[in-house]
Amino acid sequence: MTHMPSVRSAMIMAGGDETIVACATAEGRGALTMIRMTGARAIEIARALGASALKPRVSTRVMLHHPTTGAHLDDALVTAFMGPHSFTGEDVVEYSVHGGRVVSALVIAACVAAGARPALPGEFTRRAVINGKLDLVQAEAVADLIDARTVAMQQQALAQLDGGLSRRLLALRDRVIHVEALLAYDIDFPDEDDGPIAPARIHAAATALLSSIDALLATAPRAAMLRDGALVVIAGPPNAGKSSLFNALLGESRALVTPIAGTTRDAIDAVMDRAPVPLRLVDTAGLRQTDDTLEQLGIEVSLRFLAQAQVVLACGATPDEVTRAIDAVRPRTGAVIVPVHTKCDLASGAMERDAARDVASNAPSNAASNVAWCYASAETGEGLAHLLMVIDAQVAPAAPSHDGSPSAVLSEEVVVTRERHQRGLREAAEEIQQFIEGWGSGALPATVAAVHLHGARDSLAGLVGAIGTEDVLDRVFRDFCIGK
Ligand SMILES: Nc1nc2c(ncn2[C@@H]2O[C@H](COP(=O)(O)OP(=O)(O)OP(=O)(O)O)[C@@H](O)[C@H]2O)c(=O)[nH]1
Ligand SMILES: [Mg+2]
Repeated sequence: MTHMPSVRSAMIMAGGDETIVACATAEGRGALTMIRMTGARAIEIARALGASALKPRVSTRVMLHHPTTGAHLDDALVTAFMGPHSFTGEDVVEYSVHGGRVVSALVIAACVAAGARPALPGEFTRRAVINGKLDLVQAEAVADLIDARTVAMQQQALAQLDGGLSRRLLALRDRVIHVEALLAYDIDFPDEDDGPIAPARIHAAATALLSSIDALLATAPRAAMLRDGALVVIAGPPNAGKSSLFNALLGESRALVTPIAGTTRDAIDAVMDRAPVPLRLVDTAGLRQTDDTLEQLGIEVSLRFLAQAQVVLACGATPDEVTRAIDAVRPRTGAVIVPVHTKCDLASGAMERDAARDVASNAPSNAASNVAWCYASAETGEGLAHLLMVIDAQVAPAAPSHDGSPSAVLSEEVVVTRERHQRGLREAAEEIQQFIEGWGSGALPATVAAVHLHGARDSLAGLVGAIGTEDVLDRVFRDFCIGK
């Protein structure tokens, strides 16, 4: 990883050479708390607290004391990591102290008394970036890993931390450089009949590059689905048992359930950690004509969710109600509609089910989605596992992987996970597009067209942080928590 002198000097001017300290673990009651300190004076400050004989990467038991009052703070384990062989690239000291608020607050205060200052959000990772231990895309992966709510997100973040996306972006940048080099021949030998490089070759290289960038951009919706979950909207008439189904699928009582029609007013959502794709379940207000303003607002929210859904569970407590639910949602969504006969414990056995199946097979209205009816009871749990499998199948990525498992497609694939990545890739794509149009048509001389290639190269390099600036760093680390 390259060192970035411009960023580094800017950091020093911003007081970045100070030694900083913060809790790395969440606050509150717990067995242990980890306090981390990084910076040029870390070892000296640890010594002032009593950790005088630290060996690199070896935990040492130390009775910590306050540097000026001498008050005992904790019986702790202290480990030093000497720069550059540390997470931040600087000297790092980690204190494993007893949990709870008091001990950690006292140890941090003692470090501050000895010359450290409390860290700002994301400041540790920021230093790792500045010192070339991580690139920007990997730093974002650290945040994503910590924020992961599902295994799919964790896998995605881990692959990004391992440099998967960074390597892809740098490979694209190298291809821009290659096109620039081809063009440079053209600029250097303008009088040659054909030039040493056939223009068609430059054109082909630029076009292929553009489609590679587009292919990477095309992964964004899937990445968003991995991060936020596929949107599964539970819809149907009031009292159909939607909130009960929502709770039963989640396995916890999240939504209010009453026998009163029109109970749910606002949409409630929750993420279920499912493979291959997490599901974001949304319980909505029952669809009907109403004069109640609040309920009407709830119905409008339902309609908004229907428009964005990937899967809609069209719920009804009778076959007739299911059919009407399907008819009600179809004009409002492009999603796959899964008909769900709710409260199936109440259905009068096989007869009503057969009737429902007949309705289903005679229901050309649902032929497009071609999903068989599901039966579910929130009361007995019947049909819930099957319903989840049906939903999983609907949101699974289409392309099967070499071993046939859809999850492998997602975890091995390099995807763009953030708006920042999309913006940078779009900028690069636009520059290359302008190069192709301007230079290919002869409207722009090669020297001018080359400026677009340069712009594309900067956009790609800026994503990884190869040309980092303070405000880009500020934006990336703004949402980090303290101690990260
Ligand atoms: N026997 C039985 N009763 C159910 C089942 N699911 C829901 N109910 C009952 O049906 C009534 C309505 O359930 P809700 O889950 O609140 O229905 P909803 O579709 O969310 O209703 P709104 O929010 O008003 O649109 C409640 O009295 C539930 O106890 C079920 O699977 N079996
Ligand atoms: Mg409800």
